[in-house]
Amino acid sequence: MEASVDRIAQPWGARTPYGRHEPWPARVDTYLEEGVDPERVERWVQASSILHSDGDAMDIAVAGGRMVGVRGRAQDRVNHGRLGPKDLFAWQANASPDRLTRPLVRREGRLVECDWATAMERIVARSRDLLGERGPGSIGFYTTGQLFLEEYYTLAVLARAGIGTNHLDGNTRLCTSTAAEALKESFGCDGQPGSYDDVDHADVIALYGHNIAETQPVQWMRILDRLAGGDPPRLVCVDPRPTQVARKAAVHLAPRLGTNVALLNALLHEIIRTDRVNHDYIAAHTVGFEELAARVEECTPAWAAGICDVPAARIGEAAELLGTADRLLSTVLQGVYQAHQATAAAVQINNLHLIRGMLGRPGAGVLQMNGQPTAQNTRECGANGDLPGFRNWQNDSHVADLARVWNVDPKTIPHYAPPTHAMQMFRYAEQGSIRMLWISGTNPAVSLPELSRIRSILAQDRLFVVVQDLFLTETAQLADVVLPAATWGEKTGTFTNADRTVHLSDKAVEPPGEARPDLDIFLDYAARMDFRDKDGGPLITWHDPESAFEAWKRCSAGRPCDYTGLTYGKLRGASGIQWPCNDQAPDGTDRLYTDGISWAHPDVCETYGKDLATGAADDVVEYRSLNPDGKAMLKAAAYLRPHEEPTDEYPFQLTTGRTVYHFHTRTKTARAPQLNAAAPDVWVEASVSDAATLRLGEGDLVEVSTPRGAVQGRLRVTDIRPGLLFVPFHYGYWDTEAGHAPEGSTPGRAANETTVTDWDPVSKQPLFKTAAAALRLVERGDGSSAPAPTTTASAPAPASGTDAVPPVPPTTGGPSALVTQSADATWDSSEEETR
Ligand SMILES: Nc1nc2c(c(=O)[nH]1)N[C@H]1C(S)=C(S)[C@@H](COP(=O)(O)OP(=O)(O)OC[C@H]3O[C@@H](n4cnc5c(=O)[nH]c(N)nc54)[C@H](O)[C@@H]3O)O[C@H]1N2
Ligand SMILES: Nc1nc2c(c(=O)[nH]1)N[C@H]1C(S)=C(S)[C@@H](COP(=O)(O)OP(=O)(O)OC[C@H]3O[C@@H](n4cnc5c(=O)[nH]c(N)nc54)[C@H](O)[C@@H]3O)O[C@H]1N2
Ligand SMILES: [Mo]
Repeated sequence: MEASVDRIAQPWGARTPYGRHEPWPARVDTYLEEGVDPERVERWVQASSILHSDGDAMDIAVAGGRMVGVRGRAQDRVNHGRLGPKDLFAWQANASPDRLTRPLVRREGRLVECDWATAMERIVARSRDLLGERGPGSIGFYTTGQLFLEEYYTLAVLARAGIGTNHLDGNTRLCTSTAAEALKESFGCDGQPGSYDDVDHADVIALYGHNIAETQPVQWMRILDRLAGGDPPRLVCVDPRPTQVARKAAVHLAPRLGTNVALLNALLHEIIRTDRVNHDYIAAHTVGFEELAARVEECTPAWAAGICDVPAARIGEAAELLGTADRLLSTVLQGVYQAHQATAAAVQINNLHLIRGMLGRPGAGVLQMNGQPTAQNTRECGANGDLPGFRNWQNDSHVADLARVWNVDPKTIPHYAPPTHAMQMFRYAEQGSIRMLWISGTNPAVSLPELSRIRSILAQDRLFVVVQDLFLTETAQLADVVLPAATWGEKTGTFTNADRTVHLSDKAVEPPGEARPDLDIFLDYAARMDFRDKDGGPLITWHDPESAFEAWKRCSAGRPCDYTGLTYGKLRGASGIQWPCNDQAPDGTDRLYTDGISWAHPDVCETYGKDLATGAADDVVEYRSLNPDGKAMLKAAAYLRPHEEPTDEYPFQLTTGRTVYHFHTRTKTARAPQLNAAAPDVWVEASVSDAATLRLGEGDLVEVSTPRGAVQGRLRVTDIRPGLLFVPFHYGYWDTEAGHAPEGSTPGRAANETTVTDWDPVSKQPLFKTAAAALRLVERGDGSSAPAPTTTASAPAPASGTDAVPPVPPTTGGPSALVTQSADATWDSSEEETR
């Protein structure tokens, strides 16, 4: 059966219900540019989505040398043919007329076009000068979670062994450093325990601060299909906003911001009090149970209710579901990770699974989610706070092993301190010890906290800024050299999703103008710098994606993320494959920890752990005494109050986040007409009761301010928690009339004008989800509604009870958003309830 669906109005498409323990039926989603005849597609080129951490496999349709559409890959384990709205439409941005096509260098204050040799020589000259005058610590690299594995690995080798700097980090610091840290604290090593297939088997699925409906929409389709089938799972949702997940949940807890640890401690308290724990599992596979039980002993639901402002009875109901689940799947994301006790909270979710023995079986798993498509690779390749292959910087034998792989002296690889985290790198640049910052695939002038500060750091004369991007972003506008990159669809490489599935993404079309793949740019730099190994041979011995992949395989051999069983040939034409994939597991590995804990022994662990309250690093002696046999570690944490709480002047809590239609700073999604039309400008969400108190209504222009700055946008009145405001962080300045950020203290539209320079002490992930803010009316609305979607968490409250509520038109992508879905799919009318 084939149906055409407006996938802006219906982001999740039609249902293909299935029962528990049954396979998820395929449904193939295809979108072709208007007027393109499917028969005229010349080639379908294998790829995987680059706009979230799902790894939705797809084929790119090519005709006349251009991309003309996409189609889901039915045979892939991750998406079984389905695509989300961004997967379907955002590829159109590749062909934007404003792509960067030539390098730019700053001359007399202005960015002017030049050739590649000029741009690269300028970077090389500055690098050499700095190395000579100030040493390797004067050079920093700030990369992303959106390049390919081969690119990160090359960057990690050139930065750590070529330059010899400790300052290499990713924007993954803002994204999933807490996922990595929570896994390291509990299991001694990064690596996702669970699998997306667990959705097929779970009887309870708990989502913590994770708006999966909007941020991994295809896995939400999977959950919706299970909800529509036999023996459906019950959902527990912990989120202060009325997300689609909350609307479908059996129990929805909407806590005050920054109180996740209190809530989790109460859930643990209840599970231990009712003895719904697996004593055999605890004895065999964990250390620390007594301390955990003692820590949560006083943390009753009534105690947590007072802190979280959630009814104690609801906490009890959630504990009942979690405690009696026969197969529990939990997912965790930014509502937990971007908070002051991020790691402490994420670890409590691991604890809950460990004490219930809910790991390593179909349906029983934890997904400490990633956000960006290739964040896993940033981490694995050593571009995000650890050494490549999850090697421990504090363990000399791990450093020596890496030095062997790279044929360098161990002293060459900086390991005198933990690799520098991104927030610290910007601080060093602010203070002047970092003098060159090479930014690839990220837009910090919109995505980092406290933007006025970030702009002033990047604009300094003494800091030499290189930006490698597709567009002249807010960040590129501040650069000294801008390098035009080729991207997804224009280059070949591999990347790994949140459940360890490795996909190959092939080149489909030529990049525009002189734009070059990131790999070629890094290789060119390494060649011009003439980096050598200890025998005088070239440090980097590879020259293209496949040879880079083979080099990475050698570095990953014998490590938890073992890729040695994978080849481009094996990935081409097939489904993605989950690492570890090696001689013992030639078809990959569904789940980790099916037979105890594998990577926590003191000799093999990726880290010796940190104190959850202060972030202070433990050493090998402390680790050995805590965990001599390499079991999972149950680490307890006391609840600590958020750093910034509401006051008379700033009476609201403020959080920021995403909508289903946009990706981050919108460099791609705003250039896709269907996606841009669905959410064209910033908005502010407030609750029905707060709007009534302040006599504000839908569409009024309001200002949200904090001690750092202010944003203005139209008001959307929703069922959000009273006392809470939400602003999407997608909107920067490149597509405003001025084309750049406001000067001085003028209010802007980027949410990060308001956010604070502060981070979780353990993972160093910034706090984008807790601030105190004021809200005021700037100008009455003209009768039109806020430019916010109606299909999602930002749907208008059904009866807002405020004055003069203009009607809100439903979100739709128009006829050009029609997508074909082939399957035996049915419609679930309850999804259309949100206007
Ligand atoms: N459409 C879309 N999808 C994306 C992306 C995108 O930009 N757009 N980006 C990708 C990336 S990089 C990431 S990291 C992921 C992020 O994916 P998510 O984490 O799902 O997205 P967010 O909207 O940042 O935050 C999730 C939820 O946290 C809730 N929250 C806020 N504060 C708290 C709190 O104190 N406690 C709890 N329990 N919840 C809280 C918010 O209400 C919000 O609904 O999405 C990925 N997928
Ligand atoms: N207030 C607030 N702020 C947040 C968050 C939040 O929830 N709230 N979330 C944080 C999170 S989780 C994340 S992941 C970050 C995301 O923040 P950013 O990484 O800054 O956001 P993007 O818009 O994805 O920026 C990616 C840049 O890379 C470019 N690019 C895309 N593909 C390629 C490529 O192949 N090669 C190169 N060289 N460039 C490419 C794009 O054009 C774009 O400019 O934002 C963080 N900031
Ligand atoms: Mo992210």
